[in-house]
Amino acid sequence: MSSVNWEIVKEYEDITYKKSNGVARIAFNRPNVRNAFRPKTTSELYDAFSDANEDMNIGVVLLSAEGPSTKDGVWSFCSGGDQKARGHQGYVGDDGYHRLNILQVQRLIRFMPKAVIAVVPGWAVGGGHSLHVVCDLTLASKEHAIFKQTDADVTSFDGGYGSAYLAKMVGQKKAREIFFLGRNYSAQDAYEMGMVNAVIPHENLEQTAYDWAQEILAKSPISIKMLKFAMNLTDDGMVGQQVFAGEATRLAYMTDEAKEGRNAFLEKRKPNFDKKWIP
Ligand code: S0N
Repeated sequence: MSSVNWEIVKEYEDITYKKSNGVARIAFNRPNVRNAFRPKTTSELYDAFSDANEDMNIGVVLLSAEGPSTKDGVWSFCSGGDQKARGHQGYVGDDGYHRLNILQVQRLIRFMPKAVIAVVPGWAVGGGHSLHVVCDLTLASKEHAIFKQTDADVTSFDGGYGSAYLAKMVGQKKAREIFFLGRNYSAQDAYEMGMVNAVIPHENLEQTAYDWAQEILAKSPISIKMLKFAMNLTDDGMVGQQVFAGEATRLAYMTDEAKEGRNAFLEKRKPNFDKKWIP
């Protein structure tokens, strides 16, 4: 049970999108197909994440799911790509194009300067499992969360963050077991492997996620952003360096030295830098 006063931001077909007190909540809303994502779902996710990214009042995003299924009462976070929408080159939307645009959603989660928490109330499977991996933190329902990788069953595999970054998280042997055997793992198993931060009684899951978000919101926003980018950097190669370095440049813009550089150019004169080489 959660006492959070969520305000609906925008109505979508496949997801819900709400905000409250610095926290955005984006939730899958296709519980009868275990929250599988089709191109419409990923477009909506991208739209909502972009809004949360741009909103300067939002510091933490929860990625969660509505549920349970009205058919059988089963809870899910996300079961990955909708196999009914899968064509021969990707997932096919209303426009007939074949896309793999969940990867764009993954990159937005990874590179946004805000903490993203996966709130897993049930099945996290295939591309749904990969999404929790790419989030900064994961909280899981004690009773209903099940983690499973079916990518090798359906020949629709995530060779990026979903597998390679998972291996950094839980170790190479365990990651290979998860992908090669495709077994079910409980929230407690996932916690012991190091891919879940906390196992929470189901009825407290949403409230706990919101409380964790509030704790993060009490910290320095610049620190959270720089720490996230710093921790990403070593695994993200030149893109990681670009993201981190962009923020270093932004901080440099705030110095008198940078203002003098800009002003001198605009005033068509030589810059007069205060030559202090601070060690
Ligand atoms: C989730 C599972 C384990 C749940 O089992 P359970 O509880 O027995 O339920 P079911 O009876 O199987 O399912 C209930 C209803 O939901 C439908 N359904 C479930 N999952 C999907 C799905 N993914 N797509 C479409 N429909 C789904 C069932 O059909 C059933 O419907 P009804 O009631 O009408 O019969 C179990 O359901 C399961 O194993 N699901 C499939 C999981 C799966 O294999 N997912 C795909 C895995 N691969 C990816 O997601 C990779 C995608 C990706 O991230 C990616 C990577 C690289 C490049 C691009 C991409 C990209 O996709 O963009």
